[in-house]
Amino acid sequence: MLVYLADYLSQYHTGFNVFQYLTLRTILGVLTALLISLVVGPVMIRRLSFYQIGQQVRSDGPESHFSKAGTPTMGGALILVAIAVSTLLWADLDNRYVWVVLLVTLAFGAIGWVDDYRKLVYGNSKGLSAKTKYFWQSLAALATGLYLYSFAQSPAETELIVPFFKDVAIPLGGWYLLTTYLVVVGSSNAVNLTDGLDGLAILPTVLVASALVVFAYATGHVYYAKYLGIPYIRDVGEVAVFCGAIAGAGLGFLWFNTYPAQVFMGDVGALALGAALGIVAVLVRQELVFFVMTGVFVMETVSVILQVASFKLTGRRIFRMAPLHHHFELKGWPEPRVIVRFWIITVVLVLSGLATLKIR
Ligand code: 57M
Repeated sequence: MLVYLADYLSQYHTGFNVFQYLTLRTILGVLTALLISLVVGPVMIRRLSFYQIGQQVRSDGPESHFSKAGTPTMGGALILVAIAVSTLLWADLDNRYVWVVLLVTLAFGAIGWVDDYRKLVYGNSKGLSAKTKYFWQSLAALATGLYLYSFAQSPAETELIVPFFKDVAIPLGGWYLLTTYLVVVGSSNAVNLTDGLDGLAILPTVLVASALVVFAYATGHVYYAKYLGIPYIRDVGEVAVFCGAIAGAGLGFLWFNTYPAQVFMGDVGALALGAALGIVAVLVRQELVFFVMTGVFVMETVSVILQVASFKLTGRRIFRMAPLHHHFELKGWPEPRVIVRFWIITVVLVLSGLATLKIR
């Protein structure tokens, strides 16, 4: 929105032209979202506590979590407000990709909000049934995939690129819908599963969003895309502002979600952030690199799949408890140790993902 104002004012003072630069607007997007979440955070925590919007903690979880009961939750609503306001302020709102990422994020946030709300109203940790949740997630993801596929303006927008192989670009055709569905819905639920320790999901989200700023900027820049041997997709660079807003809002939320957490993001935050990262990965055509960078989310999800499969098939558990972070907790690792070690693993995976831009 401020892009238009700066454009208008630049006729009086050319200094306002700086706001046309995507890099500057991305940085301002980070700082605006950070400021909003830091300033509004304490007010939100007080409000959530006042209205007793507190976490229900399941009795079959690790004992160390019982003391967390009542922690204000649904703090993810603040993250989404910070992301939306910052993106609307600093991104070019004539850019269709900006609206795609905002609408997907808000759609998944709405699903999570209903889930959180039902848990609060009915006073249990059940919420929406898994079937209902998957139905609405699938609808949102497939509708988005169909739109992007139908309005693709170049073959690059629906080709799968393979890291390290500059000249490999596999036209997906209709399979594009499936890959988009798997990435968006998979990422949404993976972040949701991971969000089980203080700060465990939000910092990897910040790190991956920061890496996606680089991918979006390079993919939307005709020179850098050519230089790096990645597909050039016109206008997709603008989602760098959105990714910057995720990073800023996430850092601000971490200020209150760090151990011992004053607030949890709730499904409203976890489902939305996972979908947000996933749809950006689809737009910049980096699904495979995204899979590597979100390795912690993938590990957590695979641990649940293996645990449930093993329990159903053999009656025995592979892990002491799934997702994986609970396994280490039950092994006696203090919560902060699990959290920081998972963060370190994410730093390595994100740097590896970025390295694929140069090793081609
Ligand atoms: C999402 N939610 C946390 C918080 C957060 C199939 C099965 C694996 C599903 C899974 C499940 O229910 N996942 C739901 C994880 C919950 O966090 C809330 O949920 C939001 C995110 N969706 O924002 O509002 C609890 O996590 C803790 N927490 C923190 N700090 C944070 O910053 O400490 C969250 C955020 C909170 C709090 O204690 O209450 C969660 O863990 O439910 N189920 C599980 O993950 C359960 N695992 C399990 O059943 N394993 C089985 C089989 C089925 C795989 C097994 O291993 O045999 C565990 N979770 C719980 N109890 N709560 C263990 C049992």
